[in-house]
Amino acid sequence: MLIRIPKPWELPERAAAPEHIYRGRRRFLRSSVLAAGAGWALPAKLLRAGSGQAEPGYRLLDAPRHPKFERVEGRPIAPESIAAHVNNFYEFTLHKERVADLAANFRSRPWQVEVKGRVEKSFRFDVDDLLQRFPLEERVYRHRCVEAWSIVVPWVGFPLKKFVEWCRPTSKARFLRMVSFYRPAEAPGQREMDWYPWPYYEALRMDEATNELAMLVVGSYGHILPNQNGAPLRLIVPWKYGYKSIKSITLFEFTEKQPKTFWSDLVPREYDFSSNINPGVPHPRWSQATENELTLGRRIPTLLYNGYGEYVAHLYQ
Ligand SMILES: Nc1nc2c(c(=O)[nH]1)N[C@H]1C(S)=C(S)[C@@H](COP(=O)(O)O)O[C@H]1N2
Ligand SMILES: [Mo]
Repeated sequence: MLIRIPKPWELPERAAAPEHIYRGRRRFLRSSVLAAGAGWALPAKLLRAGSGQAEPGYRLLDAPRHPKFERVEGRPIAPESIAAHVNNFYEFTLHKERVADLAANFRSRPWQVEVKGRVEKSFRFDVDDLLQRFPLEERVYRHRCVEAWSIVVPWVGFPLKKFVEWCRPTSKARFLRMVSFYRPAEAPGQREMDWYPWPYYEALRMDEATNELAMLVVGSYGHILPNQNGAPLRLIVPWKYGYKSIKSITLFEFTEKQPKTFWSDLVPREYDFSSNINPGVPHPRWSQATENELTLGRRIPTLLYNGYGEYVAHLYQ
């Protein structure tokens, strides 16, 4: 390849934040070690939060918690101060702790979304129509990035399956392709890193898209989704590495052939289409056996399908 593409493992967070950063011990804040930074010191405000509480200022959403996904055994819900300030969103920056600031003025409303391809009829809708159309629910899911950090987040949304049915795909539809926005004027990462094939694109097989776990997300922590987490509409597929969960979706296209995906186009040897979380399959450059749980502040074993085998293992037999 002629163009040099920064790889996830070359990013400052690769070494992951020193574990003590996440333990909420404020005295570390004053230490020059942290101030000098190992490249990835979290802003002070992250350390002030208690567990699970929301940041103020976003429109609240009325969404009962789904009884099957009320909690994750043995793992705390991340405080929003972590979930909303440790982000991967390359359209803005490669620096996780800076996404929130750089995305703050992004105009995520009004937001038009297009549905096309193998559907009875193409159409467009405004994202806020979805909030009326589908009853919202909250689900607490594990999130596991391929860079081997993880968090537990309470998302608000509805099953992707319900959305797929609403789109009325034809019998030819075998995959669902999703595309993010392209607005370089508002997204510095798109401007400055023009070697990436923007806009970001991802895809699922139809049996994955209609699996009960797959969720379209419009909120988190009981309120409208913050820009940095992919407002106004994102995917969450918790049994796959985080990069499959595409943010800020503008297009859904039903296809007959398997679509290409952003990361597998960039580094085909390292990122495949399905990208299921599997501790037994090391990434070519590092192990996937464990993960740095940001709220616990320590490494824990990574689970096959991120612990969701009972829901999805049958898809891959
Ligand atoms: N459009 C878009 N979607 C994206 C990404 C991105 O850079 N752009 N990053 C992915 C990666 S690598 C991860 S780990 C998750 C991070 O989601 P979070 O910031 O809400 O935790 O978003 C995924 N979706
Ligand atoms: Mo990721």
